[in-house]
Amino acid sequence: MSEEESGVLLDRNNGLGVVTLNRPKALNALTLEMIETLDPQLAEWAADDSLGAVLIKGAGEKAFCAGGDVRAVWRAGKDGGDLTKLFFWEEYRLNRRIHVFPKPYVAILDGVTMGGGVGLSIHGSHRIATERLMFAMPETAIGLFPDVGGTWFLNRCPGETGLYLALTGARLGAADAAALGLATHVVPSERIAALEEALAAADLSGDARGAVDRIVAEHAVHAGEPTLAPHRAVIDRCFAYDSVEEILAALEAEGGAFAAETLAGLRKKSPTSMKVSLAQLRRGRGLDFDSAMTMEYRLSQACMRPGSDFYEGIRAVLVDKDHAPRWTPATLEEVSDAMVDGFFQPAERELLFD
Ligand code: QUE
Repeated sequence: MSEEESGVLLDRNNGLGVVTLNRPKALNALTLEMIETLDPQLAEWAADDSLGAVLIKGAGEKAFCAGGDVRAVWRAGKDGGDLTKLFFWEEYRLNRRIHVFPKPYVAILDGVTMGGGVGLSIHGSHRIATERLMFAMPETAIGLFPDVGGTWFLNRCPGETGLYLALTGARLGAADAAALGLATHVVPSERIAALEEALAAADLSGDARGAVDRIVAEHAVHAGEPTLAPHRAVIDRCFAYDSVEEILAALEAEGGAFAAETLAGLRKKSPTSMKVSLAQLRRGRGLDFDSAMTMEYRLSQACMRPGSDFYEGIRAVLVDKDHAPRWTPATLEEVSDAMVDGFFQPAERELLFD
C-alpha cells in the first residue's frame, strides 16, 4: 500500500522524522492502516542513530486527528468483523510505543484533537498547542470510555480535572490544555512552519532533547488565561466522589451556571459509559502504564459486545447524526455494580506486554 493510500505520509528531513496524518476530509481520523504504517516506522526510527527526533502533524487546516476511525469499527461490529478486536489492539500498542519512545516526539496540535488523536500525542515528550486546538476525550457521548491511555494521563491531571474531562467530554483550548499539563507549550499556528524548519535544521546528533527544548521554547508564547481556572474549586468538590450519582447530586447542590451546564451535558451521556469511565479512573489510579493498557483493552472489548451503547452512540453521532441516542440502560440506577464489573473481566485474547 502506498503512503497516500495508508493515510499517513512519512518523511525524513535531516535528523527529523516527519509524520503527516493525511485524511483531512475525515479530520485525519486514525484507521488501522495508518496505525500499521506508523508503528513499524517509529520502531525503525527509535533504533536509527542518525535520527534525532520525530514530529507528527495533521494535514489540512482543521484537525490534528479527530479520533479513531470508529465508524469502521462500528461497521465491523455489526458485520461480525475482526476490526473490533484488531483496531484497539494495534492502537494501544502504538500508544505504548510512543510512551516508551526514546527520542523527542513533537506533536503539533493545530486543530481538533480528540480520543485517538490524543493517544498519538499525549504520550510523547512535546505537545505543542496552537490557538486552533480543540482538545477533548468525548467517548462517553458514543458509549465508549476515555481510552488510548486515558487511565494514565487523566489520572495525572490536577485535582479532579481528569475525571471531569472523562465524564463530560469537555472541549479545551490551548490555555486550558497547557494548564492541565496536556499540552507542554503553546505556539501560534503562524509560527509552526518556522518551528518545523528549525527542528529539521538543528544538530540533533548530540543532546537532541536539549536542542528540541531550546527550539520549542524559542517559538512558544505565554499560554494565556485558562477558562477553567475560575471553576477549579467546583470541579474538585463535585467530582471527588466514587459514584456518578453522588457527582450529579453534588453538581445539583452546587448551583451556578457552570454546575448547571455541566449537569445538562452529563445527562446526555451514556449512563453505562459514565459509570465504567469513573470505575476506570479510580481502579486505574495505581496501575503502571502497561497494566493500564491491558485494562483498557478489556474495557474496549466489553464495549464491542452486541447491543452495547457503542452501536447506538456511533449511529446517533456519526452515522444518522440525529444526536439523539437511546441508551440501554437509559438511567444510572439501572446500571448495576455487577454490570460495571463485567466490563473489567479478561478479554478473550488479553493485550499483554513483555
Ligand atoms: C466521540 C468520539 C469520536 C467522535 C465524536 C465523539 C471519535 C471520532 C470522531 C470522528 C469525527 C470526525 C470524523 C471521523 C471521526 O468523532 O472517536 O471520521 O470525520 O473519531 O463524540 O470518540
